[in-house]
Amino acid sequence: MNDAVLTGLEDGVLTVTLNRPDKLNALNAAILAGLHEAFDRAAEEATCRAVLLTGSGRGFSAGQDLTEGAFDLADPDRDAGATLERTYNPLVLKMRRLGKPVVVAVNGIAAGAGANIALAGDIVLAGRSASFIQVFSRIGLVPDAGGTFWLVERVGEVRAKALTMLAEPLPAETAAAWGLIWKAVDDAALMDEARAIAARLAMGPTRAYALTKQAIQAASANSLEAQLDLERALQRDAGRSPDFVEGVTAFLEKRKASFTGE
Ligand code: T3D
Repeated sequence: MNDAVLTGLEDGVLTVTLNRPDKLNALNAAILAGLHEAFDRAAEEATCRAVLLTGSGRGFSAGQDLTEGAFDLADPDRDAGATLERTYNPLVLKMRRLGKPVVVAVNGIAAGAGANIALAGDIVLAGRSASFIQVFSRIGLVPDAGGTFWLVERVGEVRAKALTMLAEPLPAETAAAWGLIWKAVDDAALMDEARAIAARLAMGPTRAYALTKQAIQAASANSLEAQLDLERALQRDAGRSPDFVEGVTAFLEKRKASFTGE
């Protein structure tokens, strides 16, 4: 693991911190490699049952680092999509396919691909002073890292077009009111709230969370019939898990369930 991304696994929560504060955690090769390593670790380590992603310093991330040779402006055949294919797209899919909840604490400005990686999380909180900018049109690019998908699904075409074409900051409270993120909280309370949610999820029925995530993410592409079939199939899997046995047993015994994540 390089020091552009810090990780720490404690009590089932893998905390992943973007760590280039002097550059607003702009996404250079090192930070992107670190993010991939972190989400691989989250998938592989059984003791990790939730991820908490945040940024160090005053921002979450300013998006693609524009200074580290990501684009060869002199080459007319340059392919600004190549980095997406190689790095951003697999990262977004890793986050979405991870069978463990991903909590994101947006601690300040989240711009470009930085905003859209944050929005790939399962439960996204932001400090009240944070904002989200679909900054791409300012530099003549299209939104990426899932931006067009998250925006149309969560806030609709009208707001998606204005947010991306005007590239104005969307304050955290408006993002929450529009359903783009889960909630905006006081800046000083952000990390405590995010840690509490991640800790709670890390004690929960991990298998059921993974199947729930799968079902919810499939819904927008499915007919009602297909979604009902999917719920039926996933419920069979959930119902065969030790945590289901524990959950029902704990209810019947009038005690708190103690889930193992299996
Ligand atoms: O092929 C591909 O890779 C395509 C993929 C594209 C994905 C994308 O994300 S494209 C979008 C790239 N991001 C941007 O265009 C945002 C650029 N940054 C900004 O517009 C502003 O920094 C912000 C609006 C995000 C924040 O403004 P402010 O005033 O709060 O901070 P600042 O002073 O501009 O930035 C602080 C430092 O971070 C500064 O460094 P310095 O001068 O003090 O040494 C600034 O240069 C640096 N920084 C900010 N953003 C980036 C950056 N350095 C490199 N790349 C950045 N994106």
